[in-house]
Amino acid sequence: MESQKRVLAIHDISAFGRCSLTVALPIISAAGIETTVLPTAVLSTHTGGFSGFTYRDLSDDIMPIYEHWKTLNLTFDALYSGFLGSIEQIDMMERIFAHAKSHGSLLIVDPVMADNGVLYAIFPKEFPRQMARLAAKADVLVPNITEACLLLGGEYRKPPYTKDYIESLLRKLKEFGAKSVVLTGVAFNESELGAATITDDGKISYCFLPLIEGYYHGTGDVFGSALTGALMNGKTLAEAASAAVEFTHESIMRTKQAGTDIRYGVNFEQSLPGLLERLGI
Ligand code: PXL
Repeated sequence: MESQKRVLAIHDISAFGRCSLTVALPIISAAGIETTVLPTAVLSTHTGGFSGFTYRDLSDDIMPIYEHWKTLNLTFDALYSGFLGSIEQIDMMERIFAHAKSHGSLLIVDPVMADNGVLYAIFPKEFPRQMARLAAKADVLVPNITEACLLLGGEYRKPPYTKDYIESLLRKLKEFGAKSVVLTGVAFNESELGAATITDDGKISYCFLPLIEGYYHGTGDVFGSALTGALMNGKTLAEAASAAVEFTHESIMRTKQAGTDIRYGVNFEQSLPGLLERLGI
């Protein structure tokens, strides 16, 4: 029997609102993976649509936590990073990535910073240029279209897209340094939405499902967490992206049917059995 994999998930804790660590920890754990967490900040809610949220920056704790783990000789099969609150935290991740990489970790990077053509209001203008340093080191880079455009310094375009456009984004992100890419928010028409992948050796694949109207918060983290869980279960990049698209779609569907406030995140909890089935667990 293969030994259990261990992942380090590096995100904030948005206490309410189902995103970042409150999503990554349950999903990756449910996929049978030992999940260690490195919280970058603690917020009362995420920043998407709530006013008056609290924000406790944990920058001072990040390196001491990682240094302690070094003394324990802990290693990780993969690092999965998401929301980072400052350029200083990006610098810390560069150091942590370099150490983890030298111990064989797969680096999965979601460059969380923007959506729908807009940089999240809490980030300074130069943030994308700094995030690009981490993106270039990723083994698996998981941006949405807006983040891909910001990383490449190109103009954001609204969907629908052409195949040529999507494939040029994938190839440019690879030339940029990422070994493989899973691009989310891909749409070739008005009725379907999904993801495109490019592997290490340049093979491109797609997975689409019917578009569900509305903007649901935290779906990028639900997607990235399922992708990480699937990769750690030995799925190929294309298989893992398909499992993540299906899981995210099922979670949004359930939430839409319940009429939940879109800021409260999606009901991924009751979609977990479907994910495990897709992963053959
Ligand atoms: O889901 C991405 C995310 C993570 N963490 C915080 C956020 C967001 C998106 O808005 O605000 C704090």
